Amino acid sequence: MKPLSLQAQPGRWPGKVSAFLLAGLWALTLATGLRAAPVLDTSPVAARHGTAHLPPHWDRGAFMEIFVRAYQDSDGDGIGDLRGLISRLDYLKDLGIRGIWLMPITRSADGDHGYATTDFRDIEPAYGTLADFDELLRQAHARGIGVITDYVINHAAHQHPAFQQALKGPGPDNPWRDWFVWSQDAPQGWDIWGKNPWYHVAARPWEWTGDPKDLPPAPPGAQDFYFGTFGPHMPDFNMRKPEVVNYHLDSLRFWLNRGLDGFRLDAVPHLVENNAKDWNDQPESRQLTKRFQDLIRAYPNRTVVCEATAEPQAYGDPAVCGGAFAFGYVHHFVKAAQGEAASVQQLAEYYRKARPTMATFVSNHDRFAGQRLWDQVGGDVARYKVAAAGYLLQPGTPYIYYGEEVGQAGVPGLDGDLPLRAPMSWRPDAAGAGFTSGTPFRPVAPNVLTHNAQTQAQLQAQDPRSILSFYKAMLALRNTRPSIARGSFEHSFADGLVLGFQRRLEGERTVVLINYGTGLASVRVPDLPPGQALRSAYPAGGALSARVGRDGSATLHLAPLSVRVFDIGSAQAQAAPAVGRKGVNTTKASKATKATKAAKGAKPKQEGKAVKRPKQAQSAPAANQRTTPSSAGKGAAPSTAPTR
Ligand SMILES: [Ca+2]
Ligand SMILES: [Ca+2]
Repeated sequence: MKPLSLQAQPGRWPGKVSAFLLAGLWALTLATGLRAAPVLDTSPVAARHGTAHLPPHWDRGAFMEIFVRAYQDSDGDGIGDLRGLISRLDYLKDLGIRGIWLMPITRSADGDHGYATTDFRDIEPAYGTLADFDELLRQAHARGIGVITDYVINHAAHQHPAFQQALKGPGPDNPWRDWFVWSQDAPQGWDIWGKNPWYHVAARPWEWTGDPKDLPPAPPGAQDFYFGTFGPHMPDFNMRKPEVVNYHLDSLRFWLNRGLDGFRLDAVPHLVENNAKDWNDQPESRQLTKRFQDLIRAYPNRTVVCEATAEPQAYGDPAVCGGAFAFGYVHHFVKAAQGEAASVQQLAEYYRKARPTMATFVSNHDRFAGQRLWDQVGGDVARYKVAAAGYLLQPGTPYIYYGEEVGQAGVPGLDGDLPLRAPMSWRPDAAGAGFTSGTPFRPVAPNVLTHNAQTQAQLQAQDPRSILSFYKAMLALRNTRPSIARGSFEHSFADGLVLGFQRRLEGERTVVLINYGTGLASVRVPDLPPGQALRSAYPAGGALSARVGRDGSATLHLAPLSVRVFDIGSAQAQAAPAVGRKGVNTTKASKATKATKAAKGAKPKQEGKAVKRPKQAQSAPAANQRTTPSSAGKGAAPSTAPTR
């Protein structure tokens, strides 16, 4: 339904007539009990599918997850905005990013993360305008970068006009009441992540600033409760009501019609609840998710990824969402880098069965997914790199969390998820980090002077301190080797702390070896084509590293905490070490020496010249360790939600 909007149209009538008509209309409005107030624009939005903006398979390249509020401020108010983001698109392109996921940019009430939506069809004013959004799409597409945004279906902000209307109570005159989920009596037996998700209206629980778990229970006999999976500030929509579903379908089309390249659908397993026991991942939620997916994929070359923490692989199925973040798996990338052999084994096994449309990451905006990678590995750059290599070279779409590519640390002393959501470290500037010329809305990262985009870019690619160069190299592999972006996952193995796997697409075949151990490793790589050459793709240079023996194996040596990537091809016969079961032939021939050094994982300063890894790359600077947060941020978001 579309609410009647009574707006004067000056200019169409002479002034006195216009005033007279307005007075009459106002009286009519009062007489009909203000039912005509434009609560919400629920106009249907027809699909305009248009044409593709991006090359095929763009969404198998790496994405950057971006918190617009924290990325780049363009006007000095200390808050990031779309214009600022546009100014950083060249940086993202240069890095090798193919897509960006923007945390919610719709108008919201929380003043921070944006998941408390107040208007599903407008831009958050602090971030800019719809015109800025259109310009962002135009500029991103011109650089071959796709843009997806969060879309929150399950709930709205309590300030959302539909919920404010719903609060006025049930009755035939209130069409908004059942847009949300109500119970007259207090429902019993509910427990969602340790809290009762039913909120007593008379207690005005949306004003509660503490943990929702600590809300006083409703008095006996209390009446009138609403439902909020993620707390009293974000009431759940009634997704059984066709008008509500249609409203969201139309709102998705609103953005897709403008050229948006897809969505990250928030919290979809929570769309529909059945009872106190059956509230998570119900069949109705999966069916609805499929409807949303179908709508999005009806547009050419669009993508969708879902947040489904309990059963991610079920949502990665094309019959549900078609893509999902690989919760329950991705922590193994870091645990392997911390030296846990069981996690290396998991890294070898997951993609034998999981779909390649899963999405991977090593940290995101939620603390339940882990602290920033810098803090997870205690600032150990060598461990940082092997953790990243795992997810950047495996199947799935990798989602890099902004600042991760420069080694940005979390901000100690902030509450909840806030340490993860600080301004992007652009320059060695302790005041504004290059993020703003004004006062940043949140303190900058504690390691901004060393780990920022400018300083990292100045480090030579061969410098073991350079995290940015490493990410660029990994993304270059992904962008130039289709087998890495979207090839098969074959012949994977874990040998102690060494992970090996092959990727293949059509005629291209790649071997990836990662040594998560702190010692030199010799590893026999099986299942290779006998007699073929292994040429180094990383470190770059194409040096002949080994030749596969007659038994279809090659033995290679890996430096501590190192990554090697090889192209398998039928190289022209040349002076190369014959490699078999016994390992690398240490011939003195110069090419063979180069190859052997390369095979040992030494970082060549120039082709074939090894440099030693400085000690600092192996040990964590204690000053960069994150401390336990103690003070509660005043603007802190409700902390119970796993996704907020
Ligand atoms: Ca701004
Ligand atoms: Ca729900």
